[in-house]
Amino acid sequence: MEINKRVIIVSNRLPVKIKEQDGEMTYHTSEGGLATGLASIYKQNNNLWIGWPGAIVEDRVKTKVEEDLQQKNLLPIFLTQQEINEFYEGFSNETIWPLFHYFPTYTTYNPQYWESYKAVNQKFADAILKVASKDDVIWIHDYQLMLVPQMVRDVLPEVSIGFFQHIPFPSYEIFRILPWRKELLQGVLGADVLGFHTYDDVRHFLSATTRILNIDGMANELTIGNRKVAVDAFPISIDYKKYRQIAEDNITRRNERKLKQLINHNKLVISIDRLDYSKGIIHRLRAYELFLQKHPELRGKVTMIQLVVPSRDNVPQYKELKEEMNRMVSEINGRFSTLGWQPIQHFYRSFPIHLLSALYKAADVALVTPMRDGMNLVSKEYIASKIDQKGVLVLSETAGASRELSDAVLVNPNDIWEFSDKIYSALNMPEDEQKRRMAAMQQTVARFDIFNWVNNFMDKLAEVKAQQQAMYTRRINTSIQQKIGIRYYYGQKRLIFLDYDGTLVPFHNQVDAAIPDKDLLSILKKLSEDPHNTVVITSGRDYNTLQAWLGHLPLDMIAEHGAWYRDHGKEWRSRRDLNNEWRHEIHRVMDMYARRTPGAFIEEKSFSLAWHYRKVEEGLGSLRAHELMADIKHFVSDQGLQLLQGDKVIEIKSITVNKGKAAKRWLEKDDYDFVMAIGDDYTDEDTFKAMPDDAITIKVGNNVSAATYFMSSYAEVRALLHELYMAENIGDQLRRDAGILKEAS
Ligand code: GDG
Repeated sequence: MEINKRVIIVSNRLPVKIKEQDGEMTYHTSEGGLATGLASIYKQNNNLWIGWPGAIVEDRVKTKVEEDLQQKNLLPIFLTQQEINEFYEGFSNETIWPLFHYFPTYTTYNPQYWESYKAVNQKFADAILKVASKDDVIWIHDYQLMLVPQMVRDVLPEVSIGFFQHIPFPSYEIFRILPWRKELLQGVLGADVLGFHTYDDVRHFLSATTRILNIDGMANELTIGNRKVAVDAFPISIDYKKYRQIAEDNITRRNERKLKQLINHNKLVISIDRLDYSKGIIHRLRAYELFLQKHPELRGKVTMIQLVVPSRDNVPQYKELKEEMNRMVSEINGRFSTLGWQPIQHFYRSFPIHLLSALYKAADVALVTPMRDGMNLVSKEYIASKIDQKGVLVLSETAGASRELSDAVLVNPNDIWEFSDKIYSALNMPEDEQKRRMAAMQQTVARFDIFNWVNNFMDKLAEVKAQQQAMYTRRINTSIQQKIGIRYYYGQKRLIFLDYDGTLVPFHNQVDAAIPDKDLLSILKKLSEDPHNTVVITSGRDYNTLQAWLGHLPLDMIAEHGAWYRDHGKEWRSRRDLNNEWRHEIHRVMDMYARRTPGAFIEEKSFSLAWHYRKVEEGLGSLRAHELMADIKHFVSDQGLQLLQGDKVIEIKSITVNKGKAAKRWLEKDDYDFVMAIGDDYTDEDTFKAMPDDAITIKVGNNVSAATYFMSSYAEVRALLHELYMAENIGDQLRRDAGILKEAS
């Protein structure tokens, strides 16, 4: 991270609890994991954390609260009761929370909640914009603030914005249920880096954006206008050292002794969560009940301490959950208790940290079995607290933490039968195996701690910004365009290579729909009729099409990436050294895949075969393309062929054919004083590489390229070409500019 940049953290809640007592305001700083991790940032210099202080603050004390919090580098956003009801409890907790945790039946779709969500997000954005400048780094957190990144971007287009989501991102099929899916995606895509806990979340997010917004992406990078956006997994963690220190503290040791007495030195199973349907509390109780039923010999020898931290219990679903939980706990205790033993000790409250730590230390087994969880920090805290490395973690495969903690005993919380068996085997796991697994998990958690998480995210943000800036300096602007215009104007012998699809015309679903329009024909005509110019169309298309579309113009042309070429006014010629013996076999395999893939088709060119999947269902096309490539890859290398992966197309041709080789034929013909090549595809990279050092090479799009400059679209290319031939007409102006530039240099 660049130290000289100011960092602004934004989250729904500030890491502080405020209370008014006898007319005095009191502030309790949060000890939560996120607050600890981010303390290393927001407490420094003039950095800042913006958020809601967690209580309704009366007007008369607002200024005082602001002043007090300012001392702690915190900036409060005050919410009204209605905003809390509709934005926070409403849209955030009754719409996004259940849906993103795969509880669509619990999801509320209330337009009033949505309006409030938008308004409060705008309130946060306004507060940020009041204090932020374009050189700051803004890190926005979580599902309550998904619209804020774009709201900030609209006003500060160059500012660096990160967004991290702490809850899961659901699969596309779940996400698409939401009426406001587009707006939420567009909102978060205002960020430069989007972070999730796991690769699965990343996959789901990418699949939702490509399907719902039709946005182009390469691996985990998306292109939003001219901006590259990185989507990545940053698994959050805990302050490992702090949890170890607490575990070794004398207060914790005392608590541990008391706990062991409380349960008569029985085997201890712990269960710790906030009251929430996503945490799998009911399923866990069922599995424990079944375990007791299956193993009468262990009754009286095992105790579960269940700690449930109160939460949202005025929301109907939470109220019901609480009632159901209480009913089950009484039922299990009623059914199995003996005079001296109760199978579950239930606490509906919060424990101080040293008692929590004692629970972790004393537990033989921790049941961390949510139905869904973004990460789950309890599992990591349990691991960190195990100084003697004895103890077993039973962990849901649907918790983000399961992706890192593969040495835990993993369960599907819905499979109650297997779950109960795993409780049994966890309680009976040999000590050396417990230690081996615990040591491996401790290594992971110690290494990838909360500070590592913060650094990784901030580094990525800086890296993406640097890439964007490097790209920005290579993007053609008025001044670069002017310089190109001057060189063009003074050029006596000009050679111009132009790719066709994606460079001069937009992509179309129908291959044959990319027919040149009037505007393009007029540009090409004017450019190629200039006796100082040689204009070469360098395309992968077959020569018949190029001839039909552009044959009447005084253009030179390269077709099929160089297998065919034509000098204007002459016949098309093909390379003599190419054979087509491979064709039959490749065609047979391509055809097999085309028949299995609705929308796919084969394009036959004289020296190559292309398999197109532009019209195939999103996802299926690239899956089939990969299968096809795997099938033919040995044949391709044995036969001296090459396999080109284009935009929704794969093409097979001789390895000796490429646009760069073909372009050399023109370069060797004469001495030119102005050489320019423009293209959008990876096949144009061969052209760029073949160009002399002083050539002007321009990539259309944002992908990595050997070209010197970048442009965004075919429309910009046309505008540039238009400017160039107009240069002849505005020569005086350019001459003046050239004079100015020369003087300046
Ligand atoms: C989100 C995501 C993701 C619990 N009981 C007591 C207590 N706790 C503390 C634990 C732990 C924290 O609460 C719970 O952390 P989780 O990770 O389980 O969940 P959340 O923070 O609610 O929510 C989650 C996380 O964000 C971070 O990205 O992992 O998936 O839902 O630290 O120790 N602390 C004390 N007494 C208790 O009784 N002192």
